Amino acid sequence: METAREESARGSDDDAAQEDTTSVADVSVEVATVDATLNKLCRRYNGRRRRAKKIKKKNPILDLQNLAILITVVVFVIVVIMWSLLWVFIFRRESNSGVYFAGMFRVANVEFIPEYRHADSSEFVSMANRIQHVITSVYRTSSVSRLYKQTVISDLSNNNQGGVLVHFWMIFVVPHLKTPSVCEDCVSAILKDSVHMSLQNRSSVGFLQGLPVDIDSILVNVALRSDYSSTAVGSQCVDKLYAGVPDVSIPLNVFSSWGGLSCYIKLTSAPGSVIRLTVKSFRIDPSDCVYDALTVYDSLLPMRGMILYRVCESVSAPISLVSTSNVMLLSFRLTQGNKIFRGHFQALMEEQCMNTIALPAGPGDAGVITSPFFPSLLPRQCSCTWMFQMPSGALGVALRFQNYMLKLKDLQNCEHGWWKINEIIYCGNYIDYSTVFRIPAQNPEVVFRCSSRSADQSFNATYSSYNTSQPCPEGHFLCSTGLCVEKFRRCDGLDDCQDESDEMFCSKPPKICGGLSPLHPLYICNGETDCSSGKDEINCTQETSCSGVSYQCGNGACILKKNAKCDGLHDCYDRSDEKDCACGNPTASKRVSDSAATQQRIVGGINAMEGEWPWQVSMHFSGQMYCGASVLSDEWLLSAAHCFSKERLADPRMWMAHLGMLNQGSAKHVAEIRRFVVHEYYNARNFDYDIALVQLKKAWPSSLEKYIQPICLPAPSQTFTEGHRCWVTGWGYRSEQDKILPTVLQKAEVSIISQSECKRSYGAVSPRMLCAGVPSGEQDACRGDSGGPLSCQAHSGGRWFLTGVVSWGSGCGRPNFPGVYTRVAKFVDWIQRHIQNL
Ligand code: 4AZ
Repeated sequence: METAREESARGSDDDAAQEDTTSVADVSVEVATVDATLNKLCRRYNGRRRRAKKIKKKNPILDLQNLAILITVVVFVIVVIMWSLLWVFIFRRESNSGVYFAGMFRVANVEFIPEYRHADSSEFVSMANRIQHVITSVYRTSSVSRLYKQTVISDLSNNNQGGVLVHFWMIFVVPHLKTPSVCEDCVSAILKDSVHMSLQNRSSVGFLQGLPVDIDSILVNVALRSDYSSTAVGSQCVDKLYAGVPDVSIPLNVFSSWGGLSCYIKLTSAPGSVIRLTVKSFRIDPSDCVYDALTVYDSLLPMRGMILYRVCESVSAPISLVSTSNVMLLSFRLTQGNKIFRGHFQALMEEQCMNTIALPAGPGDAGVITSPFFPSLLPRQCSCTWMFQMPSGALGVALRFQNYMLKLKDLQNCEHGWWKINEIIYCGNYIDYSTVFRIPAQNPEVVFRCSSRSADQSFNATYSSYNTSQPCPEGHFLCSTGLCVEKFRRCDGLDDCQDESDEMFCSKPPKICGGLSPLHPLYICNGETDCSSGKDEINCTQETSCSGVSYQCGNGACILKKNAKCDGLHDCYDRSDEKDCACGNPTASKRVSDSAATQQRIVGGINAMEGEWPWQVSMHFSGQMYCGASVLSDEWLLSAAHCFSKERLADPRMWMAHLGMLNQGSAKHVAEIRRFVVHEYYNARNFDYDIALVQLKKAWPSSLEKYIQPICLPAPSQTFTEGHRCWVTGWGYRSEQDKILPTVLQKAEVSIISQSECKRSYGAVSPRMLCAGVPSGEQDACRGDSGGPLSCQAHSGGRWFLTGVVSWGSGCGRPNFPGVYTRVAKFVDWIQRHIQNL
């Protein structure tokens, strides 16, 4: 009690100091009766009552206070009015205004003089003024005259077409409602129409208010205001470099301390030459070009239609690229940190890509043809012709490509090279294996044209002659890829041809267990007892030569056991097969088979249970569920390339990954995306290489591992057959006609279907695809499930492996049209190359 009293008294002293109106009598009463906290409240209340009485008496103070309040209110009202006026007249007008265009055209019949290279020379100023005046009068007399503000000439250059190439900015001031009237095509059409009216005699040069302009050279692109301000004349961060002498390398090094966020380097060289830029190393934070990026343009202004190449991740092995003419613009966007670019550039004389090649009759490689400026990336425009001459009519030319394939052109354009071979048109495509293109003609002419919108990979092909009546040596089989493989490799269960053409029309290999001939390699150590004696599953950990049907241990040794990875047994001598196996083992209390749920959902699926598929991810684009994905680690997900490959879908800032989720909207963790790694050979026409890695901005917290867990990646040799339990999961549509997506995660059991059966359904199924479904079609993936997992359990009670990624199919749930999945085992090396420390 004593202590309480002391404490209360101390409290009273403090309060007395703060509140000068508290009387000693008040304090003494409170100390005797109530506790310290209550005391304070009472005293404050009493104090306020007394102050209020005093205030009532003192009128002059009251007046002063009122005055202060009045002044405050008046000042506040003035500030509000001024702010509103500022917003209406400055900010609002600003946000309504600037629409920026970057453009270029060639002024013919004007001689280029070196002074034009310097924007501060009187010659440049006088020429720029003339062109500026012409463009201004064109737009001042056009339908958008009231919106046109000004033209700024930024550069004058010359190429080998003669005349002067003009690079310019155009600025329009546009109220919001009128934005469509200054669209890119409309602004460009005004310029082209003006020239077009004066075209004569099939010449491409017409007159723009007396200025001779080449109509084919006119290009106008919408641009960013920030690009305008940072490349405009006088900007602190624009450097101009000139390569006057061909083949002399000029160093180019850029550091992040070099000048800020956006810096430009304009490269020019002598007319008739092109510029080769070599990136020796580049250290940046990978972010899909959102934060750090180097964009290389085939022009002197940052024009969208002239992008040659973009570097969005660090470069350690040198890459080089070549411009189409004698100008190139490097646009660096570097955020803070230690960012370093090292490289060089040089002028090169344009290559005359035209050759006549006489082949000898004998076997073996006779020489190599390469893409222009090999090994540099392809220019945006190029043309090569090779004329082969064979010593005899019985011989043809065989072109062996490293990672490139020619296919007969269909109705669509060629995206990666246009080929005309003896008057037949083919399109080129990049793949990850070699092919042989055979031309059964004595003197074939091969024409190649670049057809990609930006710089493509280079290619080379070795050429040799071959006997048209017998393309392959004795005892060999001719694959559809043009390769020759030994006949005994046909139907051996291995894809020797690279397109499985050696495994087509094969009956299932017989299980001859007791005979003299060895058992088919597919049956040996595959985890299933195929011979009653069990001899196919003994000595499986013995070392063997490495092949597609053996498991490779960490130390490089190979063992017969195909499915050694993470099966709970130490099979490799170095025990590497059981390393990194914290995956594919859900902690859900009820397992799939125990599921009591019967409600029929997604093409024959049922509701999944909490924690049953902890690797399942829902990928949301612009707030909407768009695709699925699977957790590979705390930072990486695996999904389908087609989810992110279109320009609109490629921006990681538009996506969110929802992890540890059963019902839409109740994710345990929602993650931002750092970047996508879309497979470099993804083919949007046939969905080949439909795989993409997704890197999260931040690792998900380990405290959530009860709900979020990686799925195991299979070994490249791992086999999954009809015997395995496989489930497809996702929040995709429940039928082709469905309009509403389910809320609860759906799961459907499907069976792996053999490749030959799948080809009977679809025809074009690449070795990188895998089919799964049920004969009736009743269980299947559908739209919205794409990118999500096809999870297969190694054995009853074993771990779950990511066998497929939902990719495509003919409709959903149709009989005899199973779902098609990306075959993950084919991409294990690719995944590991991109994910360090997985
Ligand atoms: C799709 O459009 C899609 N039935 C995914 C899977 C299947 C069909 C379509 C397979 O994302």
